[in-house]
Amino acid sequence: MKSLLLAAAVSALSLPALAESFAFGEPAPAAEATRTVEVLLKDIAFEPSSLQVKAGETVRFVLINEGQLPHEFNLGTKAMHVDHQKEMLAMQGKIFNATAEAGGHGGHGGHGGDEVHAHGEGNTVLVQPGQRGELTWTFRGAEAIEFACNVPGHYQAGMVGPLNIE
Ligand SMILES: [Cu+2]
Repeated sequence: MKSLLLAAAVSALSLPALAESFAFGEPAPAAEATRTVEVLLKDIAFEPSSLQVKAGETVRFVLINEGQLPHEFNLGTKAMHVDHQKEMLAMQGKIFNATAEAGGHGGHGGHGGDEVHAHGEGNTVLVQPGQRGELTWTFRGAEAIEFACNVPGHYQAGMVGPLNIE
């Protein structure tokens, strides 16, 4: 009996340790989503331009980059986006190298080319032109946040929208 309880406690602990959580929630497996929302990433805008969710809800965002530029879907407060823009500026070269690689020879397979955005904490996905990405999030609290693209210059050009948590 005692060992069963211990096993349960250990398995419960091992899952959330993978991802950081925020006041507005944490990443979740896609299978737990109760709703799927499609967001188009364009040069340079989001469609839709605002999002509405409920506290406690797990939403799977399907992100379709219809533009010619890499775009990001990043959930965070305004302050988090400002910080993230500094990081993105520092790694700008890496983004464009990744673009070149994605357009290069195929056929290697199994290399997982979508893991470019390695500094992410689960609240961001970088989507290359013509590609799709996904992000599933369980929303907490009732804090107004923003979904934004922090590729240098894009946030300033208006690639940001309000995300309200009811
Ligand atoms: Cu962008």
